[in-house]
Amino acid sequence: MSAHTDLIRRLIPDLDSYLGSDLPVYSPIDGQLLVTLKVDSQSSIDDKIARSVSAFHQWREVPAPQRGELVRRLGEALRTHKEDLAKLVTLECGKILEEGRGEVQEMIDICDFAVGLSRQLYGLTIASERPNHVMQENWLPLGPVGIISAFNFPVAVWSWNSCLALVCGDPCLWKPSEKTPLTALACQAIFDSVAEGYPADLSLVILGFAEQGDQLVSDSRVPLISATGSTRMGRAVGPKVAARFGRSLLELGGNNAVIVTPSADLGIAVPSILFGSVGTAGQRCTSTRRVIAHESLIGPLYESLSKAVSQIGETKVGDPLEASTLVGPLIDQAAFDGMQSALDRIRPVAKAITGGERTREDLGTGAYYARPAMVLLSENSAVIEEETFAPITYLIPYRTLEEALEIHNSVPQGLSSAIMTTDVREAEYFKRHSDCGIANVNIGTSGAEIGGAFGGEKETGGGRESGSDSWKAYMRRQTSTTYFGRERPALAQGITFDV
Ligand code: UN1
Repeated sequence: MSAHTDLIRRLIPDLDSYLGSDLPVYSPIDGQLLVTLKVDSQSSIDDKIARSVSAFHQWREVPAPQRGELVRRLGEALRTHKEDLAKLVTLECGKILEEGRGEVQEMIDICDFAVGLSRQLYGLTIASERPNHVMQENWLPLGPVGIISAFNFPVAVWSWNSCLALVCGDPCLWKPSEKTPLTALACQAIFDSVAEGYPADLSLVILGFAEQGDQLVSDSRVPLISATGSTRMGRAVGPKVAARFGRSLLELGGNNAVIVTPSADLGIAVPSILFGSVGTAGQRCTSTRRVIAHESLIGPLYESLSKAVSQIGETKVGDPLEASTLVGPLIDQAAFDGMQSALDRIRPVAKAITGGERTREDLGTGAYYARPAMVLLSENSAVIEEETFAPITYLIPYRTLEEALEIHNSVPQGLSSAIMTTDVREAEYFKRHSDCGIANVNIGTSGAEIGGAFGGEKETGGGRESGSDSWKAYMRRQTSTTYFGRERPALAQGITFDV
């Protein structure tokens, strides 16, 4: 057990029941082992799915506003535990504490959103073509929802899914990333603390690796799998769920770009690009990977961005629990190696590169801190089509806005995008032509609010979660026509059928 035992035990009072020898959990801050857990066996997963189905049979009968009351309580408990949970997020995934707090705030926000939603699961009344008929569209609970989440937003993404699922009448089965199981157990404990008096097993955690996730994905008792992670993971999950006619909600890789036009206010553009590029050590699916800048300003823009990242690399990379740190560690060695190999691939065609080196080895030999990298290119390159989950930003020049959008849309992913401009024509052209699920104007690519639908197109997977009408993914749609006349009802399409 480590120096953080008190925090971990405070958040996970029943920690001992999870200890084992299968799943070592390391902190990326210093590479030290935090605990070793046991993973769920095949029969335990089978049992949890069965329990989730029984929970569903009870939960779907509870009126939605009463389901919302449980989520309201969860939001209250999260407020109480915000600081501790934020610390555990930082300890386990390495994001700076300020962002850990932001992540827990995102959970609180989605709780509030879901509570309101629990009174607004509106269906439609549709005009019938026949006399004395009423046609309605009803939204009904779907069943257990399988949630697969990634290490980089270890708790917020669960809450986006579970809070909506719960008010929609669905219990949840959560398979967190094997890199961040402690934050999942902490959320489970917080959930359990408010769930007394409600049906058992509304939220269950499944610990394990891809194999355990696979069992959840392949089980036809789970009608919806909501999976967040790499495109590679989505390619494995999507077809398996489709093969059993399940529904999947995929939130996969991004390759997000900011277009900077000659009319841009650089006082707004530069900090937005920096937050998107180096924030969360470049480990958000919304991180800014590419800056597509007009040829007239790309030189000076590269100068100011590379100067800023050098300064950050020099003084602001380090222990994410310290208030002055802006960039914490990468999640593990594989992430650092991935960053180096991306830089090696781009080096032969790059005009200039700043940063990218390993730093802060004093914090632990098993911890991987990197200086954020800026790469100046003279033209677009196929090398950058792949998402690298690390702080590397590529600058690419463009001549016309049409060309900028062509470069922008040339990658296989389609999550988030942004334009920096003070010209309304450029802004509107961009919004119409960006092929992403998110298109911002004078706002960076990362840091979306929960109120909008979150997700993207192409290899990002097409799913939408969190705000707007994303709740519809967690319910089944039913069209219902009722006849209330006394004569024989007319047939649709004017068909006569005399019997
Ligand atoms: C993710 O990286 O998986 O928009 C989610 C953002 C955050 C969510 C990121 N609100 O950057």
